[in-house]
Amino acid sequence: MAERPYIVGNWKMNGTRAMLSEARAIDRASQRLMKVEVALAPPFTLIHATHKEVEQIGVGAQDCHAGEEGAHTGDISAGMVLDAGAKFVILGHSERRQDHGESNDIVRQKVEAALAVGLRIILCCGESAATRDAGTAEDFVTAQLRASLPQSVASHFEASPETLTVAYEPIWAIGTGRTPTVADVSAMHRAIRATLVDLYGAEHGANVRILYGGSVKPDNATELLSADEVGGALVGGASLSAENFLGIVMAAV
Ligand code: G2H
Repeated sequence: MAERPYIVGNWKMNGTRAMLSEARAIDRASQRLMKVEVALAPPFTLIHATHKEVEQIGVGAQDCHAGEEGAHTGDISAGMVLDAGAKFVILGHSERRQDHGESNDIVRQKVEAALAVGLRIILCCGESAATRDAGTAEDFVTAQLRASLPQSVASHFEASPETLTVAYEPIWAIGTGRTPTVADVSAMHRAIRATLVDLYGAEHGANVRILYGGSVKPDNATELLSADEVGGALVGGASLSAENFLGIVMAAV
């Protein structure tokens, strides 16, 4: 695992202010677990309140628009989430790609916009069940990664080595309780690492953390985190309860 594993909770479209107690509990426990970097991505409506409630953990957004401002009803820009207290943004999640038709081009523009205001990026990639069954998962995921990453990422590594995190999330494992084998996770993460080294060179490409996401739970976290090149986890359903999420954080210690 990475020197300092990164465990990120993605609350998706869950949570009202009543959920802030979970964020506080996660934050309090994380203050005693400094070997792990812990972060939460609540819905837009809770970013500012979460940022105000916590001291230790990072707070981020689950998406942002590619534009700076303007007539985009219902959208939120990178600058707005930064202003609300977000330090990072999850981009290219398969639920955005599926539900909102986000192509690699759109994701790349969003990455540009987020980098321009100084947000760290968690870029998601992952294959469907059909692609996995066709035996082309690695080709698909590495091509998706290349097409979703703008050239400008490279210019941010000197000032901010942690500017980019990649999350591998096989679509068929998201919220389903199904997970790939450790061997499958290792093979995919090695392929992603090779792509990052090819794109950014040995020094920077080797340091990008690659998270695994998809039905991570306290009882499978140790196994999934033991796979090659896994630098942490992006956790959905299990991040909604402090007890479950902290069980995963403990597995990374
Ligand atoms: C994958 C993951 C979080 P879950 O989307 O990004 O969700 O852990 O619920 O499968």
